[in-house]
Amino acid sequence: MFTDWQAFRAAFLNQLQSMHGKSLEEASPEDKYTALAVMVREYISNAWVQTNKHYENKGEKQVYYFSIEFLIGRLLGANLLNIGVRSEWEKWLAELGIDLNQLENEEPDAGLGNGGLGRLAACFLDSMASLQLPCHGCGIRYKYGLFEQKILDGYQVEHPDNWLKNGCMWEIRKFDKAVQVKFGGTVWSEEKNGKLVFHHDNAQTVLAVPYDIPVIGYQNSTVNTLRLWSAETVQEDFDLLAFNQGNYVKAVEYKYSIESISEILYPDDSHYEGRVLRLKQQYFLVSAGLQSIVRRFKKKHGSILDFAEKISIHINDTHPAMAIPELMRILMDEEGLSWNEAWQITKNTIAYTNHTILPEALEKWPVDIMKSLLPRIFMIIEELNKQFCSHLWSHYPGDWQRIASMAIIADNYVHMAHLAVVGSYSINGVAKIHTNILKQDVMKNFYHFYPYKFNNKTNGITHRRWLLKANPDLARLITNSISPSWIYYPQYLSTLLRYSEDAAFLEALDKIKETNKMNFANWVHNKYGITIDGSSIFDVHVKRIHAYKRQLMNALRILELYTRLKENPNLEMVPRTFIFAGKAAPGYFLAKRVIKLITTLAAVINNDSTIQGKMKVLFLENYSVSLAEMIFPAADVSEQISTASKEASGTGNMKFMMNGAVTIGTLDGANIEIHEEVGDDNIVIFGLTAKEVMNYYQNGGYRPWELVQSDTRLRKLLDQLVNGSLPVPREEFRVLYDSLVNSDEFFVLKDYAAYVEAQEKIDMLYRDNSRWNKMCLSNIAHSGKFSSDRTISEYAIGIWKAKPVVIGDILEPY
Ligand code: 8GP
Repeated sequence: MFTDWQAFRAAFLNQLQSMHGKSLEEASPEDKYTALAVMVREYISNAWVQTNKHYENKGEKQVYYFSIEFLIGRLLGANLLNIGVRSEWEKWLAELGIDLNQLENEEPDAGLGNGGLGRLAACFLDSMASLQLPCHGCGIRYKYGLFEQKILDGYQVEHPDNWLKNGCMWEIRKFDKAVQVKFGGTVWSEEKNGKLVFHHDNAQTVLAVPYDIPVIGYQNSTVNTLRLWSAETVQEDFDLLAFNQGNYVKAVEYKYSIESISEILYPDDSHYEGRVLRLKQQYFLVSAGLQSIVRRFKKKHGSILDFAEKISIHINDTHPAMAIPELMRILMDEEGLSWNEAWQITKNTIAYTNHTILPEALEKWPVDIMKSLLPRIFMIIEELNKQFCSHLWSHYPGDWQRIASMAIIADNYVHMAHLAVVGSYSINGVAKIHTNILKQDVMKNFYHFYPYKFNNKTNGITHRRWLLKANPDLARLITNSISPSWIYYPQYLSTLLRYSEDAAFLEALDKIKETNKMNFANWVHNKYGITIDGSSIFDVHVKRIHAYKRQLMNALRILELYTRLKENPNLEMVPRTFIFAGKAAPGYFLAKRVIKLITTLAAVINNDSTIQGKMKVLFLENYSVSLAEMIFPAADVSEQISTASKEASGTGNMKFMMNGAVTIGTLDGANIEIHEEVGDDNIVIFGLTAKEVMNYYQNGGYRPWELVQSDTRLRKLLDQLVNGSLPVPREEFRVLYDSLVNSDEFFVLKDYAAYVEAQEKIDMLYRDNSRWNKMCLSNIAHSGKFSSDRTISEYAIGIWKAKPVVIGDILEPY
């Protein structure tokens, strides 16, 4: 767009002036950020309109990815990168005395997700647009994203994340595209011309208003849409109530009760919560999303009977599973199709991804709640259940136990995963082992009944954000060595292997890591006043805090190492900096105590001068996408130590690998595939296998207290949690102690010895600098498989049957 700096400068100054009425000298960093964001928006606006037009006119199959979470993070930097102007604009801004990185930090970090599931959805959007696929996101515009975490006196404290307080620069409110969503009331039917017609009386009507965010493909003119829905009152309702009853306060309460639907993101990623508001959110999302899709479809296509040919709806876990009965409702009650016609279309339109096998995370809603909140939807689910069970009966006559285990409604609950499986044409897990566990264990009966529906799609991450943007020096080295092809074809990273024996290349790699570590150390110093040794091993454990992810195992080993170091200050070890970050669900007491344990260790260890700085422990506040972008490039060691079978895939493991960190991990989730790619020599694997873990579970677990009795070292270590040797009240960590000794549900003690041994191996490996660098190189070179471009191509070909659509070379402004 801008041929030179002069033109850029004029446009930027003009933007500052028209938006803020300020000159460059007067403008605040936030003013400059918003001005720049508007320039980006204008730059892509034409391409956005053209992309939509193209999709409408050409009639290609459209895919809609429904997700209750999209953890998109900041967009300015990623957008500039994908447009292809980032380095040029960065240079031009610098000439105006502006640091682009600093402007990027002005943007609120859109935390509309909890962790893996939400970030995956965001990576997928980037790949869909970059692969020129006509795929769009559909989610909720939460007013408050995931809480902001502060650490006070070593404890997690939650603060609201009011990310919209100064507005969002990327969204466009489309009031004319609003739809109505109905809750409660009563449903009755009457026969008209031989057809049942349903009426919904006394419902509470909510206005769903869409806000569209552009999703820009990597240098290709495709601009897809992420549509986020916001709940508002239907204007007339609000006014009427206030006017007729003269009760202003009541009317305001009513307004608030409606708006509360899109007020806040539920802050738990591993536990389902049976709150009515959550159910409302889920239905709000699917009803609004589907109504707008059907409306758009009808505008352009002839027959609704072709719907499944032209549309795929993907449901990200079971949260949007009510898309199944809602599509049935729309097709029957609004479009006049018969049950059978509607069912054919629905089950050929919807595809489902499962993201967890944790039983406490599998959603089931009490029948009475669903019945009163969503009467028509419940009727449809009931009918679906009846038909499905009778279908099962004809296949498995007399096998009541099997049928009860598969029913959609059982024990007065609606089982959302069952609904999702029955109502979709494809069900996938997110890593090979996870899909196998679904097939052989958790969904065994369903797999037996519908073997053709099940498939695997191993997760991926966008290499554009997580390498090209987050680690520019490494990206430059790669591009200079093997050409920029890897940006388009990430599997091409494997050609880096030709540098395995190239001392100069390995040295360059080493230097980049060193610089990233130094930058990170400086940031830590500025923010926390803690000095960390840039030449120590940066050993990083960042993710949600959860018992199955076993931050506790890492903390125990830190305590043991520290104790050994105290006993023997000359202990031979490479100095280590242990870095933790992650949020605990606000109601998850045990996880919060683990945070307190880590911060307590940090306080003790970081202030102990007798250990000569050989260890440091950091717990970084408020883990977020932006913080993650800083951490991954600086990591040496990636902690992926979940109890085998519990981590469906993991995606942090992929981000570390792509940035040249070496994994210490269990054979769980995608670690297994990372191991397959890099081989035994470039990863450190330890611990029980999934099979072993599951065998224990089936046979009632193991007896940790016996292990503790027989293992002096373990006993001594655990005693330190409760014997007053840590500077906290003696009972502070009793719950952690008890959970380990009494049940050890996640095999922390069982895997402990193997973990310590694996950590010692890391220590040995790191001492051989050239060997270590080769391991880093191998990890980077084999990370291409874990690009979400690969994952999304597999979804497009294998599930959606969607084809790329070339928009043409129109990425131009104005
Ligand atoms: C997560 C898995 O735990 C993680 O292994 C995986 O990488 C990620 O999904 C993306 O596939 N699962 C969830 O976040 C999850 O299941 N959340 C729902 C229970 C709320």
